[in-house]
Amino acid sequence: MLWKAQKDNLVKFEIINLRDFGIGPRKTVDDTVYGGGDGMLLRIEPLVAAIEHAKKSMPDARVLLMTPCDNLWSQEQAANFAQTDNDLILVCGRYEGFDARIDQFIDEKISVGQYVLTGGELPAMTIVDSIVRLIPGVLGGETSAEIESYSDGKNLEYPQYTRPENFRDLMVPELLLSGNHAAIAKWRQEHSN
Ligand code: 4G1
Repeated sequence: MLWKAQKDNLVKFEIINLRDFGIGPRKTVDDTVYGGGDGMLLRIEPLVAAIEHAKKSMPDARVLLMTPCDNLWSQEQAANFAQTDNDLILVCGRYEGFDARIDQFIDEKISVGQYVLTGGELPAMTIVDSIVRLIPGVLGGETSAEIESYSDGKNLEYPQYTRPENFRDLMVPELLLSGNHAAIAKWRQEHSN
């Protein structure tokens, strides 16, 4: 869907490789932690050079840093970003994370959850996907009302079924085949979590 949205000129993606902004002949982007400790951090100079490069073509872009933090991504935030036509720069980490001075060069930190990952790319993809699907025209089949009904992300989930009616003696609840819309609404309410 993201690929098609770009083809339809509804959104434009650009990938920037931090390595292109690395230091010295080895294009170094990482270094050890001052004060000791395991692992490597991304150095500040390549990060800021990459952000400033991205800003040349979109000076008003908001810079979002993908990092484990207490600002958990939500449907509400996705809807807010989908409504503005702001450009976004999503900064993804590797290793153990970023030199803390990155804070002075970003607008917001975002996390998709509390677990350890090898990089920020999948969180960035998650955020992009959740925003882009809300841009009018991206989801061809669904009406805006149908998208709206999911838009607060806290809609009740009830069990749903499609054909066949009988799969290995696992039956679709009879009531759902009845066409009694009031009864079906009541059933869905009762079976929501
Ligand atoms: C300490 C999870 C470190 C991870 C504590 C959700 C995780 C970016 C995210 C880590 C990352 C916890 C995210 C950890 C993420 C730099 C490269 C940081 C990968 C990195 C709970 C590794 N949402 N994690 N550190 O995973 O980028 O956005």
